[in-house]
Amino acid sequence: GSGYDAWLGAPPASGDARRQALDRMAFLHAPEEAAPIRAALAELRAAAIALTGREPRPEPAPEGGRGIVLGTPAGCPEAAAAWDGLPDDPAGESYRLVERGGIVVVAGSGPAGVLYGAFHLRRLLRSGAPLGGLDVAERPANALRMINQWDNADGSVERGYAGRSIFYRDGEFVRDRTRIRDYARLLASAGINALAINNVNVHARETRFIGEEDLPSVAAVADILRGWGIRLYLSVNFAAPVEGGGLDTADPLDEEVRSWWREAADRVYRYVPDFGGFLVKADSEFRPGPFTYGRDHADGANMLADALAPHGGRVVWRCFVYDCRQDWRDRVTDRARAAYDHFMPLDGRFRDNVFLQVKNGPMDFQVREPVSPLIGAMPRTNLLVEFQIAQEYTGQQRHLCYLVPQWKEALDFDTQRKGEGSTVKRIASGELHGRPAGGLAAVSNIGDDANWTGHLLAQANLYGFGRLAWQPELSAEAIAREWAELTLGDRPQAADAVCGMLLRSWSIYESYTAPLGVGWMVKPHHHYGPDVDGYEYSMWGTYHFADRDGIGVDRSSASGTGYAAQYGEPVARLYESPETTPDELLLFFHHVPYTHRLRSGKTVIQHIYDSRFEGAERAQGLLEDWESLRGHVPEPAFSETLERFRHQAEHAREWRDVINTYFRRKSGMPDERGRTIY
Ligand code: BDP
Repeated sequence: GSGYDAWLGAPPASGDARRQALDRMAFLHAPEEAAPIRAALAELRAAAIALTGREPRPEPAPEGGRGIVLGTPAGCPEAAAAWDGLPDDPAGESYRLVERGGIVVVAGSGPAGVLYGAFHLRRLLRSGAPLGGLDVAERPANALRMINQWDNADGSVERGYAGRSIFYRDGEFVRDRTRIRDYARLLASAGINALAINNVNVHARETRFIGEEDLPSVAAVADILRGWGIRLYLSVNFAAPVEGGGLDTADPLDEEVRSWWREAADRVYRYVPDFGGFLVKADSEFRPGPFTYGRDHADGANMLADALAPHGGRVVWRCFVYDCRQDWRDRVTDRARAAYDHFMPLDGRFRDNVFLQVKNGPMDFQVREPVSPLIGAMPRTNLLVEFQIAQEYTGQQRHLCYLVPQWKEALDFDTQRKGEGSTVKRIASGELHGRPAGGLAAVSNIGDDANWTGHLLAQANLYGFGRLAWQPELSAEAIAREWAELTLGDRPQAADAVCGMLLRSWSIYESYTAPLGVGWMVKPHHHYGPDVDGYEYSMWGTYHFADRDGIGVDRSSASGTGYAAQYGEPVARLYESPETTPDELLLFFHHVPYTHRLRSGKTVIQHIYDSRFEGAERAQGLLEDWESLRGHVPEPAFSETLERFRHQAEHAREWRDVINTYFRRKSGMPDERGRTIY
């Protein structure tokens, strides 16, 4: 009842699922020894025991009985037969599930594929879906499906809302790695295959992770992850050669610096032979980078790429680069422009093992942003699109905000960079521009809270990210349903209701916090709760420009920052004019009078009032929906979650009142429906 098992809780031993398992799981056979295959076998074995109460035999037995065989074409004849005719998959991650003559074969193109196939089969077994005639083949849409931990060695988690780190405590790696293993299992079951285990802001302590002293601990974590088909990545400090490294420069073109990094890479690979690579945040928010030496991001990334290349490693280089000390009076310096301005001119200069990691929007994980114009603008560069599962700006896992619909919208967005159908998902995967690889990355939302994510329902975001990274064609609803059924499965009423709540939650959160694309009306630093002018007169480049006449940021080319033009035609044209900009992004692109009529027919000021009133009411509705599930969700999960919904409903009213009062006073305009606004 704590939520620790998340979506991998033991299947209920009842009904169709039990009957089918009794009939089909007399034996479980896997002839190969690779760790992910042993893990796959253990998953199905545990499911069989939970469903049937008995232990399946390890081999087919003469007395008959139907069973399951797992393996790869290389070491398992049944898998080889099942794979016949399917395309090669050098990554070894694809799989086919097929039933033949009563035997279900889980055939993976490699060990990880077997594991993914086993998790798929586990979902089917759990739901009791009939396996007769089963034949499904899957292959991940994205080669890289990555999670970034923002964990610090001191045990804190940057933007963590679910307790402390499960990786570190008091400056050291944890000794008991049970939770790391359980986390890896959850990630693998959702399809994740890469994990950066430390914060992109690398402090002095973590700078030493690539040194002899810490590498045995790093290797121990990598060993666990490997068993689940996950590669370990480390965030590194660009100034490491200087900060404790014994050199007096970190200039990427300096020969000494280059060999310093080559040695560092060699050292890491001695401990972790399948090390994924380095993740780097450079020249951003006070982090060091190549600019210090008059070099650019390509110089910086390529230096690290050259150090890693002999080992097959990758550099993931973040594009979240902007000047965080800008002057708010200078409307020409638009933070939204920064990623594109910095990186677009460098297209074609990055090595093949460099991946640029671009946040989904141009600012910073607000509840609503347009898609970053950099996505699709660099056809000669590998890309990872970055999302934030951690709900920094979307309620910090105290409010419910199911983000899969937001990510879907971004992935489905048509950049039209190469004609119609140039969607973000096709660019991310590398397919559109014929890149060798690509994918999605996201900031994790877990910590050492008993249920991993603080809010039980925030688990759906972690699960959903993995599922989308595997297959972006899945719908937000299908993912919500899958998660709810797996997590609350033997309680169909709860799964139904929760699915509905998840699907409404993003729009609810947006409506009482920051509709029309305005963003940033949050308390500075910790980013929780309403603060009307908290960021308005600071240096971070995050403004709404509300005055007595109107609101919004003019990013048009005619009269504003020119950001809209970064999209290229025909998308740019759409955003250049307030008449064609979609309502939900109006204030992101345009400064308009409060009396401006939205495409919906409402004035902006009336929309500001209405959406806060409606949002607060709908948040109260979420609370009532959850209350109605008493008895259908186990304790303590039910009560803990109830507390969060209570807080959300109350906090939504605070949002409503603070924001509405501010605009009532700024604009001097009454609510046309006469509701009380102070
Ligand atoms: C912002 C966070 C900050 C991160 C930064 C990043 O507020 O803590 O370090 O993003 O992505 O959203 O690097």
